[in-house]
Amino acid sequence: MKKFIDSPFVKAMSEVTANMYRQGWDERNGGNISYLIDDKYIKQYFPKEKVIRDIPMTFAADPIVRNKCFLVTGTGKYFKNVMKDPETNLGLVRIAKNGKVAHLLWGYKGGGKFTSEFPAHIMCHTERLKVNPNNRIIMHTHPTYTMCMGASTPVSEKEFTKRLWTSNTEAIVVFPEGIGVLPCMVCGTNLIGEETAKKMRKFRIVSWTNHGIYGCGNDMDEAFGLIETVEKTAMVYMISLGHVVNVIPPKVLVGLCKLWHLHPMHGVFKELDVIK
Ligand code: 2HA
Ligand code: ZN
Repeated sequence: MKKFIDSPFVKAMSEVTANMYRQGWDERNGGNISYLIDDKYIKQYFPKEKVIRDIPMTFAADPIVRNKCFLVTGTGKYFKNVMKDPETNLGLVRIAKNGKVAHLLWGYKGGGKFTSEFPAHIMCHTERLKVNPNNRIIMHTHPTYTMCMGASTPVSEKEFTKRLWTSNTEAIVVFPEGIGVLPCMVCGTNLIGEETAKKMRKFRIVSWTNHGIYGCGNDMDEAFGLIETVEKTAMVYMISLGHVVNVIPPKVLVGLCKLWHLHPMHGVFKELDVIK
């Protein structure tokens, strides 16, 4: 039988967490990731599914995610340690059919459990699946320059988006829908999960002011690439802050939208609002 620890899912989690740690985004136990895995793959590793233990949840999962399996980083665990010990730092859970507990199928060795941001992850998966059935990844991290931008930009989706779009021509191409923004809130709660998930109906990225960012995607590269583009752009913005002579003019943004057939967020530039 194939061992789950050798699966491409554990490999992808190990690689991306190591990479994110190296970016300096995931200090200590910062950051968490969840990966929705289809049952056709789960069956290959667990033909007779045995539940190691049940882990209580603080919210009722939506029917769309019930009975689905997620590979999730553990609470209090460090991204830098996932590669050397995936079985302690990750866990594979199946959300119970009643949506109230998570059945542990693999991992969290030594009695661990899923990230404190599990509500936000599962609620975000729920909303993303409704708009994109292929969404598999929810990724949360603390990228330095994105946090600096959050601290120095009004809590406004349009303003944050405008500053990003006008700093890097890749920005509007990678996230034409803009960036969702939440004010500073208590993390690890159902409330921040609900608010983030609401934003995820419209945006694939959501900034948590004074905390970090949430991103999503069909695969690890997509979710990581999205956050990486926001962070790179925020870095350009913050480093050049106060010295900028050239910002990207609306006509170049219009040109990019036409070239890539994009439908950009409304209300940022009037020149963009008329694009069909
Ligand atoms: O897992 O990043 O948001 C630690 C965090 C909480
Ligand atoms: Zn965090």
